[in-house]
Order: sequence, then structure tokens, then C-alpha cells
Amino acid sequence: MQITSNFDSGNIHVIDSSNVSDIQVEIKKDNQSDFYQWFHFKIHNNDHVEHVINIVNAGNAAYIEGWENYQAVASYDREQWFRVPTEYDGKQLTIKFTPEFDSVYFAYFAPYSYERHQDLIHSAQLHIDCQLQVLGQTLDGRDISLLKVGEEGEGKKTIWLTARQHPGETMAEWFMEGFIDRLLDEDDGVARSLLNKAVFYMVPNMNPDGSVRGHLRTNALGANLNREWQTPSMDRSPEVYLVREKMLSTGVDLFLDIHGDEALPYNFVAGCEGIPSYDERHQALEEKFKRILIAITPEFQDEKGYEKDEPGQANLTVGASWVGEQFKCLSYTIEMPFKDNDLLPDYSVGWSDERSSLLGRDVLTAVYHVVDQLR
Ligand code: GEM
Ligand code: ZN
Repeated sequence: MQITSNFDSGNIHVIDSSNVSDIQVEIKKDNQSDFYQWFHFKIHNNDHVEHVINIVNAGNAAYIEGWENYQAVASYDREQWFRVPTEYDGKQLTIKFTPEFDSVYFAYFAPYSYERHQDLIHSAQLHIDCQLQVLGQTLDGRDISLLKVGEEGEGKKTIWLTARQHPGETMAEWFMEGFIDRLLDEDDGVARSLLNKAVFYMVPNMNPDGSVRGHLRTNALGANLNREWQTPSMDRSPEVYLVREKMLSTGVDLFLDIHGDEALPYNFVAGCEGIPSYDERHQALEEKFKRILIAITPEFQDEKGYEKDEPGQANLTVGASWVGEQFKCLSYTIEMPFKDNDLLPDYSVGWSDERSSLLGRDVLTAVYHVVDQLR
């Protein structure tokens, strides 16, 4: 039996694989960081017996409440990912699985590869309404790629989306794939009408280095990009620095920052109630956006989520908070679950790449219904 992870977004350290009934592995920390939780590895074994995989350091992962009622995902072809029997005893996470084929991949959530990212942005640029821009390079030398869709114009709004500041939250880029695919659909009335009303700036992967490195939460230097928005630097967080500079040149009328949440089995948003400039106009816009999204899809809800920030107490190093305050605009962190949407559970796949993509398509409709009220 061989256990490997030396591939795009791979992350595991093998402690002992001599006993198929007690395979001992551990998740590696993000580089120069204490965060870890993302895992992605392959087991090759021609002997199709039950494998018992013990992730022995799960109990000290970043968000251990994320292991409660969590089921790992597996795949034979790296396309179709399904949930596998997983238990957490407070110390280690145990996956029990009898493979049907010789090689099987395991991951924390359906991976979104760097190659797929390249396919996403380069197929998008073929559309007449889409321009691929490179804002600069990351610390490992990868492009920080932005898609501009549509054109600025008198009375048109400027809408920004960023995703995967936290690289292990791969559902964020699956969401972007759905959002972008629909926005570029020339037969889609919502998309066509939106492009008459707004120009879109989108960064489908804010953290390509952390993605390829198999990180949960940080970039190549261990920086949590979603705590860098107040004072980013080219030395530590060029991803945020360059996107923020671009935002300051274009302005922002609506911002959505796409994430995943380890613990809460729901889709939800985190808003700007704690920023200094929060007012009735801003609150009314937030309420309208949520009301519309609830009407559009049962996959979204507004009962469960993060604790609300007290007035004036928002952490302005967080992207959505800094943008909301800087541009006095509707600005949301959108969260999807690593587990499932417990309001509409799917016991074979849980929350998935496909459901993330479909939510992205639905959020486009919500944007359509608020675009005229953004200012
Ligand atoms: C969260 S967003 C920060 C919390 N925001 C509010 N308004 N409470 C983060 O960066 O910790 C997003 C995430 O990690 O998914
Ligand atoms: Zn996140």
C-alpha cells in the first residue's frame, strides 16, 4: 500500500502505514503558521480490504468543531466526490473505507485544482465581454488573475467578487465557477441585463500559492489574507495589496467575498453591522439582499451564522469589513459549509462542488435584484 500527497493541494504526513486496519497519518500545518485542517491524499492498494485511516492530530486542528458530524470525501476519478464513513472521538478522525478500485483519493472537501483554475480564467477570456488581467505575482510567483466582465459606463455600478482567500475553502472557487459561467451566458436574461447595469471585477482564487501548497488558511508565508486588508504589504500579502489597489482605482458598489465554514452546516452571510459607518441605508440593503436570496433558494438561510459584531467593533482587517467601510457599500462574506446544508441534507455527497456552483448561479440573481438600489 502506498499513501502519497505530492500533488496539487496535497496534504498529509504518513506516520505508519504498515497496518491497513490502523493507518496513522497527520495533517501538515500551513507553512510558517499553526493553522491546519485541509487534507488531500491518495491511497494505492491492490488489496481491496477495509482501510482504517486515523488522522491522529485532528484534535488540534484549527476548528475542531468542524469534525462534529463531518464526513470526509473520496474519489476514484478525481471528478466525482462522495462522502465516506468518518468518526471523530475528540482526538483523532477515523475514516473506514473498503475501496472498489486500486487508487482512491481522500480530501476535506472536493479539491479545485490549479489546472482547473487556469482553465476557468482562460476559457472566460474567450468571451467578448471578458478581459483577463494579471495584477501581479504571488510570493511563489503565480499570477494574481482578475476577470473583468462588462464595461464601466455612466450610471453603471462596479461589482467586485473575491474568493478563496482561505485556500482550503475550495467550495469558494466552485461557487465562482457557477457565478462566472452564468454571467458569461449570452442566453441568460439576468446576466445580459446585469451587464447593462454593472461592470464586474472577479478574482476566483485570491490565494493560488496556499491552494497548491495544500494550506487551509494562509498564503506561502503563513499570512491569513483575510486579516491583511487594513495594512497589506507586497512582502507579506501581495495578493491583498494588489487587489485592494485595484479596488481603490475602480471604486466598489457591491463586494462579495466567498468562503467556507468548517463548523456551521448552513449557507449564510456575515455583514457589516460592526463597521463605523453602518447606517439604515446599509442595513436595509443587507436585509433586502438576504430576503431575496432566501426567496430564490432554500439552500440559503439567515437564522444561523456568526455572532453579529457590536456597533463600531468590526475587525477592519477582514476583507468584507474593510471594503464596506472604505466604500460605504453593500459588502458580504458568503459562507458555505464543509459538511452539508442541514436544512436540505444530501446523505451521499453532503455540501458539494456542484451545489456550490449552483449557489453561485443563484447569487447572480440576487445581485440582479439589488443592483439598482446599490447607491
Ligand atoms: C471569516 S469572516 C470573519 C468574521 N466576520 C464576521 N463578520 N464575523 C474569517 O475570516 O474568519 C471567514 C472565513 O474564515 O471563512
Ligand atoms: Zn474563509
